[in-house]
Amino acid sequence: MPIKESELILNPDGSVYHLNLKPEHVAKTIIFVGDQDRVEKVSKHFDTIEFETQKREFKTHTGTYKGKRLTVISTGIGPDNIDIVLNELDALFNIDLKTRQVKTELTSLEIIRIGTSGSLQADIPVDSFVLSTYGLDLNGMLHFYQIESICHPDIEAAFMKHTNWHPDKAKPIVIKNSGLLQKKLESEVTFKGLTATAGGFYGPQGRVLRLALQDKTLNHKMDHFNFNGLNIANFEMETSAIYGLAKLLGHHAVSLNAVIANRANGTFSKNPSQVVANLITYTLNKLTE
Ligand code: R1P
Repeated sequence: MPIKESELILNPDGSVYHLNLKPEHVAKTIIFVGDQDRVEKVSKHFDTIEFETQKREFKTHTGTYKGKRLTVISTGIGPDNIDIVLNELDALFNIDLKTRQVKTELTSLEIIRIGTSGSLQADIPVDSFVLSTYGLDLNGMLHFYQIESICHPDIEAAFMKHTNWHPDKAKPIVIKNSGLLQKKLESEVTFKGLTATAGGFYGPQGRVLRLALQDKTLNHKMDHFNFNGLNIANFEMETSAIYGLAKLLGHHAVSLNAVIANRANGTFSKNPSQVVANLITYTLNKLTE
């Protein structure tokens, strides 16, 4: 059965609805950044740029870096946007947009996030890099999919017990990265650990301005979570959604985040754009080593 027009929406030019992209516009190795202004900060290093477009917060540049074809796309903020970006990118490769049929042969993509985050550990300082071994999903988006095969119930149960997780909140989900991409991107400069992915910036990450939190001790408990030596390195808003959907769809994903804040000791980077610039060059070089 073809996928209906209301379910896979195409623009009049045949591009996918939110991303404004056609299959020929996208490389199989794709860098995700949150901020649309970060797209140029990546593509300025490219040898050439063959394609550019933008719709809403989704800005895309495709080109080559040291001869390797790469796409960089901004996802905006949050797991809800990741749902759009990953499903539409996957459709470009794995659904025939003319017949609206799922293709029989899977095209597997490489997805690398270059993001920013707050560290939860005093010994992961501002201006460092974190490579997320696992995403710890605290926002609930993935619960709308069949996730049983990609979960880690042992880590999830230990986390819920340790934090006395409130039953009214979405059940945490733990998803592993692509071991293949971790090998390619890790080094002695990358801290590693779980990355907690929240569905908001303030309350969902334990920040108090004028509103009281359901559990004001949650961040402190998260700092001290330890599962066989694995702890929670940092907090941001995309990684677990990327890991979950990439794994379900058959793609490889890894997330690298610059640490611009340290939530454990209350510090903020003196030069956040420099650490992001450093992470961009680090990632591009590792991808082409
Ligand atoms: C919040 O300020 C945003 O910054 C972080 C969070 O995950 C969230 O998207 O990442 P990016 O800088 O990649 O957007």
